[in-house]
Amino acid sequence: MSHSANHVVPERGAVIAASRAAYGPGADAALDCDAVIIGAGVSGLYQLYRLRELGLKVRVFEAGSGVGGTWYWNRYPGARFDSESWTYGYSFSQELLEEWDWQEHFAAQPETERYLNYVADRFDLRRDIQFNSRVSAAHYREETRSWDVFLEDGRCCSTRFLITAVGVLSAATMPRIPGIEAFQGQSCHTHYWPKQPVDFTGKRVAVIGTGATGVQTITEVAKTAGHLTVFQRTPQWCAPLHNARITREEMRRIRANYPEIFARCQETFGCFIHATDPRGTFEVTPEEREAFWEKLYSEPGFGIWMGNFRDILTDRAANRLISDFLARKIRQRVKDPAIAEKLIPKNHGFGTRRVPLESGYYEVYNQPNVRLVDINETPIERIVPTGIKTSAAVYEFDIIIYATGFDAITGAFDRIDIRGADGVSLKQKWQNGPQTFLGILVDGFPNLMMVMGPHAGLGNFPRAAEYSADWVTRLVRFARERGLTRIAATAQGAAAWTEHVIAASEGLLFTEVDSWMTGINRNVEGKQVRRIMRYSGGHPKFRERCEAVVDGGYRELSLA
Ligand code: NA7
Repeated sequence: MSHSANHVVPERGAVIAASRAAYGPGADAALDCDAVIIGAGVSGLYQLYRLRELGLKVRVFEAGSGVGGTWYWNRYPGARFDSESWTYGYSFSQELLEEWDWQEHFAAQPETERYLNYVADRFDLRRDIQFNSRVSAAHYREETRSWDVFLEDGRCCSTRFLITAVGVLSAATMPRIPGIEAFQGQSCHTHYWPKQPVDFTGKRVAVIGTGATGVQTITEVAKTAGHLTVFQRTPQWCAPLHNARITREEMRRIRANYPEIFARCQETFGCFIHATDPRGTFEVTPEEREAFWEKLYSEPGFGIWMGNFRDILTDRAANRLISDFLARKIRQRVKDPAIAEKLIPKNHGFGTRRVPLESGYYEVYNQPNVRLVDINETPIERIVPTGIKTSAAVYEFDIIIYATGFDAITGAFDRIDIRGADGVSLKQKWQNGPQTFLGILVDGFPNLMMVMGPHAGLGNFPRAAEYSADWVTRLVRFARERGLTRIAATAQGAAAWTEHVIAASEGLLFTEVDSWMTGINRNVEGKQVRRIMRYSGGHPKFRERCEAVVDGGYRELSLA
């Protein structure tokens, strides 16, 4: 088990010549590739498929040894979808929809990884993917209107277009606790979980972190661990997942309904199957409200978050009521009232952070082999060779699991030395928050396109990623058909989109709360100030804006 990755920026010069020989000439004779895609996860695989259709010479660089991105790395115990599997799969291929049977309504990581491998094989994608290839730098060259892309191991190649498909939660972060390296047992960040299974039987296990990942991990590890200690800084408002297996008959019906399922996902705010209820919280009687919330609590998936009354995420009083409802559920499910109180969030309302979906999470704290340590009361002072020392005690462990999250959204970009025209670094440019055009282009960084970049809409990831990759594909086709070799956002375009993104988040309660969704990561320098990281106007509006740019002939862009 290991928990970190090093990022080395290689020397320029010599490696370029070497790589030219290695990759051979591209369609543009002077360049190795027409397009380089960073990442072979959900969006990178699809982007490759689409660009290949245009006849481009494409190369994907993937840091892992297999496809899947999020679903390749996050193999921690309990890792699974919170989106319905049948809304998460790709929608672009009728054959694929016919061939693939989902086993569970909310698939676990192994099933999703299998699915993405199936897709890679089905569409013969692997021949353009170079695994074990972490991109460390990418520099734009004005003379050739191209990018030099450098890998950590010293290889490099040149490309007209650079497309990032690096995910939004892929730069894992360890806590800044002294002594981590001194621990003598096994330890691992959930993101870097080993491929071989870890046996918890009889082991003393610690989990630090109670986000969506921690909640899944804790629930699973508690089943077999000799003893489990959870170190909690901020409790979450969790709601039941209600997963179930998919019968053959159900799968038949799902398959028959795919057109309606995908059409509905296109209409909803977050591309989930759950649509916001048009009623306001106070427009119904208290009895109706309670009955509605009971119904949502008993149903699978994100309905209680995404299909709730229209004002629970904007109206303080409405948000307080739904939070009270969830607090009552926690008190009912956790036997020890003192522990229940510790598990009830006090500093944020329901849904203002990403809601973890759970399968028996609260009942874990009724087990005799599980202990909850509130580190606000007794802070962790350091990791010691035998375990964890808080201000109150030393706890001994065989295994420490760090479920401490990610440098979200911009973190994966920050870890690559991306330099645009004039040598400006993207990290520097985004120091005070991302600035993009449609979450896809960045002014000053010609021919760079981001699939699911900052300031794009988040939500049911593949639904949004398919749209984003299609938009990129259309722009590349437009450029090639017209012999354009330089595509760039303008400063005015980026400023206007950035302003719109900020305006769209006004009045949303989540903006007042620290979380990865507001760009906070206390383990990363410079990420302590809340910023608007994603577009909160909803996907239908996002697509409307993007389509208007296409319909207008891309006149907001600078094309040459
Ligand atoms: P999250 O949601 O960012 O959760 C990280 C958790 O780790 C959270 O409970 C943090 O507490 C905790 N944390 C982080 N650093 C520390 C330190 N130094 N000490 C103690 N506790 C710490 O990441 P996840 O991986 O769970 O989920 C990310 C997304 O992946 C999720 O939303 C899904 O979309 C999939 P805090 O809340 O900051 O007090």
